[in-house]
Amino acid sequence: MADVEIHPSLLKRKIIHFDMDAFYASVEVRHRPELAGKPIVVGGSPQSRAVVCTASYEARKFGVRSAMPCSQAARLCPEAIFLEPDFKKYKQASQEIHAIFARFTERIEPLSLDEAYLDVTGHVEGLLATAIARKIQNAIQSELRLSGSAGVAPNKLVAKIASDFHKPAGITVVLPEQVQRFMENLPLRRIHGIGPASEKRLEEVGLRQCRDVWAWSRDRLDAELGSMGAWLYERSRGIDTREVEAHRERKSLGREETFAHDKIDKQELLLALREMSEEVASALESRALSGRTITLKVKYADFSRCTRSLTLNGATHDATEILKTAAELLEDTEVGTRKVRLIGVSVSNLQGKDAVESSAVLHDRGEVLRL
Ligand code: TTP
Ligand code: MG
Repeated sequence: MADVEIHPSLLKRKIIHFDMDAFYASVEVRHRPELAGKPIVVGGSPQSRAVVCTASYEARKFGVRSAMPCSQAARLCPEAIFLEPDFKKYKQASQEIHAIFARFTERIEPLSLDEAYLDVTGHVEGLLATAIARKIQNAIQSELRLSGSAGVAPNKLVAKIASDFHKPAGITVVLPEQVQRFMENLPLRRIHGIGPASEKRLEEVGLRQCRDVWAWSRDRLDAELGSMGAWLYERSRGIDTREVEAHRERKSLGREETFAHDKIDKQELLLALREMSEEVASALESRALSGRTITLKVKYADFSRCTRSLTLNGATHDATEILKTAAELLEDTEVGTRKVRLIGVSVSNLQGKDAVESSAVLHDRGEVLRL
């Protein structure tokens, strides 16, 4: 293929995506240095129904992965050391990491406790983005005794994919003129925003890698994929014009619970929902937020899941109203006839004076406060 022009958006920004390596496990090792070099699994006891939050790279060699039941992890790696997660520690470490980011730019957009986008386009001392990434990595290693990896690229899309390329402790740089080659053979699943469901849908129409999309016209993509078509046209070519947003709007606030034993009794589920509704209401109230859409999430024993939502006429942060709506939504599920493994309630469509907050403090997968 002849050399293709560089898309103008690729010449505008310098973005670093920084992602910590085996984050929860590394923080645990920092607190207990005798664990260094050992296979560590953070999640819970293999005798419980806990799932793996993360595993050290030593444990990953045995095939242990995030989201797998801890019992399975123990079968794969019998000598692994299992630890309960301790979110306070991870939040603390996250703040320390952010303090290091902030030495180089104010434009930091956290994605979760352990990863963030940094816009370093206009660095005051004119340091190259790659040099900044290296300095951050070194500071995190020497001052915090933690390890992280970076992707350096002209936009968020490419930087995020790149940070994963040479993990752990790697830095991957993709220059504007390299973006096209970098994307060409990537599976579409690597694009942030394409999950397992979208991947399946795309495979069904014959799209697996980025270059498969290049062969399709915009019209064909629109016709086959609807609103996703235009988005995929750009993303597959490594184009992404989104800004790094230092403050993002919180989109929803919720609680969910995985039961130690599957529940089939509706009254028991309502009781759990009551407790969660109260927690959600007080969390909303303490942040001066209220929301119009109530969503109920149910995961059945076979891991299949359903969500049901209802949008109210006015916003609420009232526990009784949240519970009443969740209970109505429960009627539209198979609860009562099928065993339930997890139930959750969340409020979205938020409004209020604090609707815009730094996501660093709020986002925490472990406690299911969701953005
Ligand atoms: P990740 O960055 O996805 O994973 P990681 O930092 O443990 O490992 P990697 O070196 O591959 O980046 O997630 C960050 C933390 O989020 C992770 O340490 C634990 C938590 N987490 C969960 O609780 N559940 C999950 O399913 C995943 C993927 C992560
Ligand atoms: Mg990580």
